[in-house]
Parts: sequence; structure tokens; C-alpha cells
Amino acid sequence: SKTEAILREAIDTDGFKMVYQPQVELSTGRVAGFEALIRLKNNKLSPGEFIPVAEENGMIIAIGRIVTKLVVEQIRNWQEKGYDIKSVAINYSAVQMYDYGYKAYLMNLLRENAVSPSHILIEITENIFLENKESTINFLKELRSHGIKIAIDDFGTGYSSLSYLTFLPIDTIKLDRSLSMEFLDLDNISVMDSLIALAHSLNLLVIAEGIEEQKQVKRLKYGQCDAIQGYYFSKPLEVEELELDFDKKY
Ligand code: G
Ligand code: G
Ligand code: MN
Ligand code: NA
Repeated sequence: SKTEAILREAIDTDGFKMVYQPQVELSTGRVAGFEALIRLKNNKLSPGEFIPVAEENGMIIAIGRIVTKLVVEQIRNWQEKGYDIKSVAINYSAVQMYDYGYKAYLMNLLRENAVSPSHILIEITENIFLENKESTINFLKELRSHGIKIAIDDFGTGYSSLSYLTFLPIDTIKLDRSLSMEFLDLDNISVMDSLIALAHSLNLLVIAEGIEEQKQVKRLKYGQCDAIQGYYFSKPLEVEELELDFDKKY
């Protein structure tokens, strides 16, 4: 297909780049980290269009490695410039579980670039547990044993059962945008508060995604949410546009 041809060309010709969206810690107002999001340099397709195709045809495995390399090299570049980079989140598709060499690939990249694993947060979605739950849990445990952190992305949209939060090897949950909107608009905020409290009782951090309005920021701060990400603070930005002043308060 046309999409596949565009992706094939991008894979072969260094045709991808990453943009970075800041995450702001609510207790301090400071940037706590970034989520890395892929873009085609030629902008012919959006990731919403090409990621599902790449997952379907397996190209996500090559793309996942490209993303990982771009991010680790970017962190090295920032470190060389003296920026004290906190954490950078990488989206990891469930299909990448078939990339059996991924963990070794990631660990090698980190070593070669002298980047600490503690700077990397891997974002998974709940559907990763639908197949081979045990091997997925083992994979995540291994990553965590090296100091890499794990987040559940789009939390609240999948086949969630809250009980699994008690045994999954994860560090952070990212509340899906639909959840923030729903809860804040429907005056149903006590459910959001309870989710945050439950997560905290399990030593998990909570990031709310898709935050666009100040009233959401205020309410989430009151509800002890740890960090927020969304257009209210910043859209995903090109490296050249990023503010890397970690002392700045929002
Ligand atoms: O950045 P944007 O909102 O347009 O992303 C659209 C979708 O593509 C989101 O679901 C996002 O998680 C996904 N996406 C963006 N970048 C990556 C990436 O590097 N890897 C994977 N697997 N998915 C990504
Ligand atoms: O599926 P995932 O959570 O990885 O998707 C993240 C995407 O959500 C980002 O690529 C970004 O384009 C989009 N996004 C980030 N903040 C906002 C926001 O405040 N509103 C909306 N509508 N989309 C957002
Ligand atoms: Mn994400
Ligand atoms: Na999300």
C-alpha cells in the first residue's frame, strides 16, 4: 500500500524524527520529563495513521528500534550540553514483544551512549497483557531490574481491572485524556481521586494526560495527581523549540 511504501522509505532513509512533550510536576510546577513522539520528517502521514499500519505489518519492530536509538542519542546530546535530563518516555507497542532482541538492543545503546537507564520510561498499554501475560511480566521485570521505569499508557480505556495494579511490575500510570475530560466534566471527580489514592497506596506515580484547561490543573493538583501532560502547558515540540530550563516554574 501507499502507507507501507512511505514507511519503508522512511525506515531506509532516516526519515523519522521525534518531538517531545513536557510533563509538569504539580507539586513544584517544574518539568519532570518528556514523552517522545514519532513524526515523519516529510509529514506525509501522522502517527495516528501510520502506527496502526506498522503494527499490522510488523514494521513497528524496525520503527521501535529507530525510535529508541533517536531518543537515547538525544539524551546523550542533551547531557553533553549540560542539561540534567530527568526522564524521557518511549511508546512501546505490544507487537514489539516479538522483537526478542529489544532489551539487549536498548541496554547496548544506553551503554554506548553513557546514558543511565533511569532516564528511560517505557510506556506500554494494557493490551500488552492480553497475550503471553507471563512472558510480558518477566520482560518488564527484567527492564526494571536494570533501572528502566515502566508506565501504563492510556489508563482507563482498556480492559482494566484495578486488581492487576497490585501485581504488575510498573512505576507509573498515565490517566487517559478521555478519563480526565469525563471526570472533570461529569462532576465525577471522586472516582479520579480514588484512582490516584489507590495508585499512591501501591507506590505508583500518576500522570494525567490531555490536560487542556486550568480548571483541570487545579482540580488534579488538589487531588494529589503527581504530574500532568497536555496542551495546557505545551504541545509536543521539536528539539529546537524545547525549553530545557528545569528550574523554571510553570
Ligand atoms: O503524537 P500523536 O498524538 O499524534 O500520536 C498518535 C498515536 O501514535 C498515539 O497513540 C501515540 O501513542 C502513538 N505514537 C506516537 N509516537 C509513537 C512511537 O514512537 N511509538 C509507538 N509505538 N507509538 C507512538
Ligand atoms: O496514546 P498516547 O498517550 O501516547 O498519545 C499521546 C498523544 O496525545 C500525543 O502525541 C499528543 O499529540 C496527544 N496530546 C497530548 N496532549 C494533548 C492534549 O492536551 N489534547 C489532545 N487532544 N491531545 C493531546
Ligand atoms: Mn504515550
Ligand atoms: Na494516553
